Amino acid sequence: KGSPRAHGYTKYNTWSDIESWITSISSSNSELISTEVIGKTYEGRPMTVLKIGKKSSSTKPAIFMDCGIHAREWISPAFCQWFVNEAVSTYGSDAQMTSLLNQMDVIVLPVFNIDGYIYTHTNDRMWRKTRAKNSGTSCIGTDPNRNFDAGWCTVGASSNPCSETFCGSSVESEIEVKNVANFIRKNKSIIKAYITIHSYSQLLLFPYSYTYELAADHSELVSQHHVAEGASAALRSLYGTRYTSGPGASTIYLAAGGSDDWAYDLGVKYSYTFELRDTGRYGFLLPESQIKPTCEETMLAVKYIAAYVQKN
Ligand code: ING
Ligand code: ZN
Repeated sequence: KGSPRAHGYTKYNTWSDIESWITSISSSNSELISTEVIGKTYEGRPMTVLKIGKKSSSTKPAIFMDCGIHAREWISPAFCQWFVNEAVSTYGSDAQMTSLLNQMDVIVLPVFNIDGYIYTHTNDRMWRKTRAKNSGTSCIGTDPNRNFDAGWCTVGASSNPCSETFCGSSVESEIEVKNVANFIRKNKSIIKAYITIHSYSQLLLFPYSYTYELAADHSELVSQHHVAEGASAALRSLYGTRYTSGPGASTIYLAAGGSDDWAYDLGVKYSYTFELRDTGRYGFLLPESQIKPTCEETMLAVKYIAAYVQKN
């Protein structure tokens, strides 16, 4: 029996192991992966996105996906790592993945809230927010999924820095949020879909969460529903895991400042928030034994969305 490898796809990796993994998987798949640092976190760590796709001389449309907005939702970064590995290892053999990566790029941010993720490994497993200092209080952090410019701090968010859903001192006050928003704004013309991975509750949400209003355009609303239903059915086909899909506000709760609503209002028509396994038995503490089945079934849903976006 050999010594345990540092990084693995069926374990919860530390940030340090994820960081080395980013370097190694991108250098061993340089024909398919390029990386870009989109900025640094509050504590100064580089935020690296992996752009996966066959190199092309013309500009390709893209799907942006982030994981780990919330620190304690460990299954989320695990899924982004799984996705990157699946993409490079099934390109050339899986017809759908090959076609997707020939025509489009998938831009993956494996851990959005790196400082918070590290804190859940070192100090407090249940930490959710960023690790930025707030003025006038000893309470630390802002909820990054309340800090986007989408009905900011109007509903389902708190202006109290000690709250778990603190919306921040202003829109994009969090450097991590600003970095991601700047990247998406800069690439707005090519980004056709935005996917953000959270846990838990087994939900597939689409805009809006900041209001009960629905997508203005009827055909867009129909396609949002259709894609979410199709993706949930694909996910369920593997192990029977049941997902509920619908607009955030009516499906989970009213909450302003979320990334999916912001991306949608920017013009990214296909914008989805996944809430992965489970429904509460283990909650954020999903056992490592569930990483593989969770990632396998979620792949089917993400590939369903990607296929739809690719042909539309
Ligand atoms: N749930 C999300 C949260 O940030 C959400 C739900 C989705 C809110 C989209 C706003 C917009 O509260 C978890 N588990 O983080
Ligand atoms: Zn979350």
